[in-house]
Amino acid sequence: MSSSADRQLPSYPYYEDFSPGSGLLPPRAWVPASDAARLDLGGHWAFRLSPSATAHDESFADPGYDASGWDRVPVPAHWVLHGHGAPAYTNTRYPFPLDPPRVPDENPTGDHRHLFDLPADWPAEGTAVLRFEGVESCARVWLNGQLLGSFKGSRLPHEFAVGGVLRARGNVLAVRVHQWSSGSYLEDQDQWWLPGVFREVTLLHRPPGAVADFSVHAGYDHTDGTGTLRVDAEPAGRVLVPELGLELATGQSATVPVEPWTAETPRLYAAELVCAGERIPLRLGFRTVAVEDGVLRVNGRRVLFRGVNRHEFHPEHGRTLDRAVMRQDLLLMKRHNINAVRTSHYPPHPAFLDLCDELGLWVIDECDLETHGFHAVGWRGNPVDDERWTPALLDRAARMVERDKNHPSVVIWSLGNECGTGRGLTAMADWIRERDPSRPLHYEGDLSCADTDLYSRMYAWPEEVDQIGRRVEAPWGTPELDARRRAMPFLLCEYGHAMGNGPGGLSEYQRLFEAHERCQGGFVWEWIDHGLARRTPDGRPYFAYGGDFGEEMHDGNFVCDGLLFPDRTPSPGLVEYKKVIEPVRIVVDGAAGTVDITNSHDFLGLSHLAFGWEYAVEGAVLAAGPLAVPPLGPGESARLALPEPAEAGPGPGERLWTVRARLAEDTAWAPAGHLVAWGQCERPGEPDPAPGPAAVPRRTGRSIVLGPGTFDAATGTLASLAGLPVEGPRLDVWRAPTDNDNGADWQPDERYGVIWRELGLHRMRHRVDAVAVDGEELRVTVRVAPAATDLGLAVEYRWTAAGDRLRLAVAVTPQGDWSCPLPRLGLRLGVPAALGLARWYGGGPGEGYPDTLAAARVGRWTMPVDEMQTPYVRPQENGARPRVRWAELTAPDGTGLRVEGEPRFWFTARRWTSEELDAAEHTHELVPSPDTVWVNLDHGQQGIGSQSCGPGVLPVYRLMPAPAAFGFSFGAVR
Ligand code: IPT
Repeated sequence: MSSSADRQLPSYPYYEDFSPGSGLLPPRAWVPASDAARLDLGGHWAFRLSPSATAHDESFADPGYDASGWDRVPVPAHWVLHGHGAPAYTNTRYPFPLDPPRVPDENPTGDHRHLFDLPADWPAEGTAVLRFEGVESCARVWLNGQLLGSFKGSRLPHEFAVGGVLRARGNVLAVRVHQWSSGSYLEDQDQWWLPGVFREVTLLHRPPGAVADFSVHAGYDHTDGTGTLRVDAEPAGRVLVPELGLELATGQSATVPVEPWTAETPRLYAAELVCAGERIPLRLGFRTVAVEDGVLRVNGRRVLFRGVNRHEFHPEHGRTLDRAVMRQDLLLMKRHNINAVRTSHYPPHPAFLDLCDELGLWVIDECDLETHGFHAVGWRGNPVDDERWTPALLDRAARMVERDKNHPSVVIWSLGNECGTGRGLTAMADWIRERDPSRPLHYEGDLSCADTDLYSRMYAWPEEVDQIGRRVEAPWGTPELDARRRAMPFLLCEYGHAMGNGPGGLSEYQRLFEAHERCQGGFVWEWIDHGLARRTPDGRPYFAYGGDFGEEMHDGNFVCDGLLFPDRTPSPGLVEYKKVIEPVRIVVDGAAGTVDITNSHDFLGLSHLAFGWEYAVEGAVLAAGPLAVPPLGPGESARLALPEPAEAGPGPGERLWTVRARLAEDTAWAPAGHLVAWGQCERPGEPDPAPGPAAVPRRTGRSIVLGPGTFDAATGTLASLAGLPVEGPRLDVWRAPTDNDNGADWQPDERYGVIWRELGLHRMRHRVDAVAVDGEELRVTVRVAPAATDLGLAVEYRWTAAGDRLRLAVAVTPQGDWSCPLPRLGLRLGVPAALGLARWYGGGPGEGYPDTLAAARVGRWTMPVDEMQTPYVRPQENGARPRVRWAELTAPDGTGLRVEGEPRFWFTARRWTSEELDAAEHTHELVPSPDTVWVNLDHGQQGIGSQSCGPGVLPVYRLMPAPAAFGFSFGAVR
């Protein structure tokens, strides 16, 4: 054994050392445009992939090197999405041994070469800067054969001075990119590992006297309505704000009346920074962020975050997003009432923040830092608690803060995600506070909140959030730290895990956010599914997830947990979230003839909205009109009388009042007429007249005929209904477990999806005990149970007929010691495939489950069965329409079947069985039956919850086995 004295100090290559890089210019503010020349170097670059960092020497950087035999890849892009190597997905596990800062020999390395000339009008004097917006994970850069340096920090900008090396023509830029580096240890975010030059590379002319850096300070004083502006710049210059009549020297401040910037009123003032050598257009937003008396306030008012966590993702381009996609994300957010983004878990493309300034979103800007995988070894060796890494951490903090400091939308800095605790985090926090005292600090991973200004948690149960809201949560840390944390505002930086069907239970959280001043909202996990667009060999499209690229280690479809499908189609989860967080509450009381309107905006009045009422009977709109709503300020409410429509007299059919708030005029994010909020209330109509004289069951050979129904006399099963062949109906309790049913393997208990399968609820046996005709009734007694247990369900089906209707009353009695909820409780029946068009009266148009049905509006809906399917990336239970009164399935000739619920039911129709849905792992594996549409008519459904990462189904939404009685009546549609 060697003693420490003769142990050699390790010397690692640039891609494995602790340093953030070398040869770089200091970080500075993002400049989307200036009058200095710039050249976008993107395009198709020559490319060679090597299996290791050292497989080839560095001679490719020589200008004379012959790369004519190389492939080409687009820049910006990830090479693994362009035919070189493959993407790989892990959640928290590092896909290499934990031996920081070393990385494996297997280290895919992409050498890039790009030849370029300067444009003819490139100014002769001055210098130039070569800027990289993002390279994963480590780059070494040469220009014209000269080594400029290297860097790590994948989602952060890096610049080199290149004035002395640049030529008018024939420049050769060479970039070597390593997939793995010491930097990878700091980038263990839950997402695909996607190496490459994935953001723009730009050449920036720096004229003599160009702006080196500048900081905009634009505060707002809500007590007197003034804004105070000061722009610090290097070198000094002047600031012009024509709209405010301001012309100031840099460093000088001025206070004038202004309209403030908020996410609801994103007022920007066009300005210009003029230095001797450069003019930079600015967009100023005046606002002040402060934590006061335990509450986070902007411009003096408490704000409520209706947020999402946004990773950068595109199903074809990975983390390379163009401006149109960024704008699309923001328009979708604004249209779904979302007002805040946490840039999980790295600074986004800087243009995204420009768009947030413009369209109005509160932003938590998070540093490119996560060391989650050290959790697996008890946080041993965690880089954030090892001072050798501190320069790299400080470099990351500085690159984020300097780049993004001038955005009014950025209201909070976040140190990173899931890094445990450590001195490095404290060093980052200290540096950020010193550099920018104007924004509070966020970090979730340290319960003591030693380095933060906010108390932040992820996936806490509503019960605990309620305690936190009342500031009576369990103590933590030293008494001093505990008291300090207890006085802080509270955020859920992640909640509502939107994996597959769900998240459930959002309304419960929203109620707490609105009840407790301390609870300032949350950020749903997450914005978009990271499914990569792929095709089967025969050309059918699907979205791929972890394991689909032959990864040795992967975390499956945990990467698909967004409110958007990968192609940016809103999922039912997003539609639900929009309703839950709507900024106007509309509570209709049809019986009293009133509607309560509450303005839940933080800053806006209601004048941008036009309200309207509507009166319908059984879904048919009979009267509608505008509703005059007084100009309520934020937080104010009013009770208004609803008009009494002439048609509102007594009669059959349910009465339904709906009140809607729509945009009165076009905005930057949605056209006039866009629906923002709504409320609805129903009142039963007079009961329907009796359906006609009762029929009596008649035995004919092996059948029993009862009204329009023909039954098998031996089994009591319905064989045809009004001439239509049918299969069933019979009791069904199985659903294809959702991701939230299955839960995550670290979840302690109540992983019902797993429990159900262990119990065998997917292979229930039906034993007919009796088929009896008793007066007007056909009675069938059945025991439904899985193998290998004594649990069961005693079922009695009682059939009667009257007029042309067949009525079924079902009684279910659990037998044995059931200790878990049922997936569903109802009937399954098969009808001919021709019945492909659904009409129903009840909740819609989209799906809804017990804890996800806020957005289901009662109405009359028509939809092909094929469109009732929700294409979750990993197939699972979906598509139930809640609170359905009646439903019809018809063939193209208009004939078919009608079902009425007694009481209301959950209506599902699909061209495959639950078992087939359960077996499929990708959408293309679901093959429509040529013969049958499968219909589920459910009396109950288990809630959805959020247990794929967060809390399970709340007790009130669990479908616990208990004696149940429900019924349906069936008839023909002719
Ligand atoms: C949490 C992570 O912060 C986030 O990146 C993502 O992985 C999410 O979970 C699940 O999709 S961490 C979790 C262990 C609470």
